[in-house]
Amino acid sequence: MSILALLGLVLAACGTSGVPALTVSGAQAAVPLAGSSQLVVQIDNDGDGDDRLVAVDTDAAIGIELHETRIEDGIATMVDLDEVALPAGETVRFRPGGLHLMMIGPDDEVVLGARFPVTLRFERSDPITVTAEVRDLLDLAEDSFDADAGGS
Ligand SMILES: [Cu+2]
Repeated sequence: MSILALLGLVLAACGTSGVPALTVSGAQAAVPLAGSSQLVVQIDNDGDGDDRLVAVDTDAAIGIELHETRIEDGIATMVDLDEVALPAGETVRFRPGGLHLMMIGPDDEVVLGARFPVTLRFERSDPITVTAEVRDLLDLAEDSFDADAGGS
């Protein structure tokens, strides 16, 4: 048996027998900057099965990509991800400067204070549609860092 096949067996044994139970909250988009806008959400998987976020779409932009900002040698770069793991019993928090959703070509309605629907698609669970509110990028970043640092 090849190492890849063996690895597949090991991964498949983990969390695929249970059922994921996803909740999406806190959807917020930043005011567009240079033709794109960062979108953040929190996804809780309270089930006992793993899931994956595989796509996100909205009528309010040309498309939405899954991005992660990584810092290497002091330089921040955005990496395009194919999917985001949502392990059983864990919370995945998107935030500016970390894991985030990138709206490409947001339309004219994406302005401060506006709300628009976003649909998240998963490998196993049914799609979930939430309403995102448009906020100032700095407020958005500040809130998420406060939450990460426990308010300090
Ligand atoms: Cu990005």
